[in-house]
Amino acid sequence: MRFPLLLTLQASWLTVCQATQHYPTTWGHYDLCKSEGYTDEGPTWYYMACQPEAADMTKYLKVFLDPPNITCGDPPETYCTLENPYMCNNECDSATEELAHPPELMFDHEGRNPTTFWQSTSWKKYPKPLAVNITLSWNKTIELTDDIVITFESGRPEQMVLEKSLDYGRSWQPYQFYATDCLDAFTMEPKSVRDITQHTLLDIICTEEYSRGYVWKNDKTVRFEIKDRFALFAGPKLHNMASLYGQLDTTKNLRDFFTITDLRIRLLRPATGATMVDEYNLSRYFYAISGIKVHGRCKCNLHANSCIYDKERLTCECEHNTTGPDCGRCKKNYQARAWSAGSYLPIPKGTANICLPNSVGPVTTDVCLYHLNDITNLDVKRWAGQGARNPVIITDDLHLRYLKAV
Ligand SMILES: [Ca+2]
Repeated sequence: MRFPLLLTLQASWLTVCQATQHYPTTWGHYDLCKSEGYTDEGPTWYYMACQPEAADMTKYLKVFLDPPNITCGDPPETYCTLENPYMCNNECDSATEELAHPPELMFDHEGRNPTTFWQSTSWKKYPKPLAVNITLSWNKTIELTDDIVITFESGRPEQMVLEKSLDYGRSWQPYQFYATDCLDAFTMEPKSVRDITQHTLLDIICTEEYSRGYVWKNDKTVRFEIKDRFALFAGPKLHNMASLYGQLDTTKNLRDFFTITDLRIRLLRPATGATMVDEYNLSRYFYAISGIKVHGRCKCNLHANSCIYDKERLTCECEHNTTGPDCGRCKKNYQARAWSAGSYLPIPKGTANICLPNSVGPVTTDVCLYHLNDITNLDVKRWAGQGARNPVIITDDLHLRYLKAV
């Protein structure tokens, strides 16, 4: 009598497995939040941990400059090149579209020739530092999935700090320091991402790799290396994401390290290409950025597989009876047990940790009764004998769970 139930469970499990094959497998099977199945008592849902796909996050940010009037062109100004102080035919004029360099040109689609870029005023007030803060705000927690890459069009800065916030810009922590001379600029020993190990992954380093002068003109990028850090757990080609996910699941600090609401680029000293600043030609010194790449996904606590951008705001489309911008709490009438984030474990389906309806009564724990692989006819009979008329079954993993009310 109970055989059909078991068979339909297995059949629906196969359906889930087949459905997930249509998705890219690189990042694991966390793209389905639930799947419909059938039991003797009618249709039911099976729940899995899920997360939105990683995407280009620069489409969803707001950019703020400090000081606000630091963009060139008001009044119009001419610039010289760093390499040749006598080549001064670049003009910035904010009132003329072809000559303006507003901040949005850091995020437009490149591929045009010539490139488009934001540009600061020149270092007219030398020796007062030419300091600019560029703040990128999402107003939403984001999990980084790829390197942050900043492309400079006129030499990379000699001193710069990349900072992050996890609380919408109220507090800031450094991500990485960049300088031609780390000891001189920040009294830090120079290091590179290659010096970082699993045990020192949370350490903040100063690197000299991305600050070389104009002799390296073709080297325009400054990076914050996310993938190299992932590789410490997932292997050089990130083939073992399960290992990384396992670590992220059990180590909150590690997970928080890759999570942001805001980024701040603090430009402290522009490229000078020399040890001495040419005080008679300060039009050679300025910042110009043609692109900033930030790749990541909405943090939805493994309770959503999509994130919508509406009214200039990102919000998780919460499943598992959760709600809030990050699916960070249980919906009204679904508070039979305390909210908790979903889990990547066990690999590959994870655990949904859904919020349960109040109607099941307070629940302290769910008891795993059966492992699907181990179920025999005898077990099914025993399960039928539990006496619960309508037990809640959650196949988060390969387990049938019976919720024990207290
Ligand atoms: Ca651009």
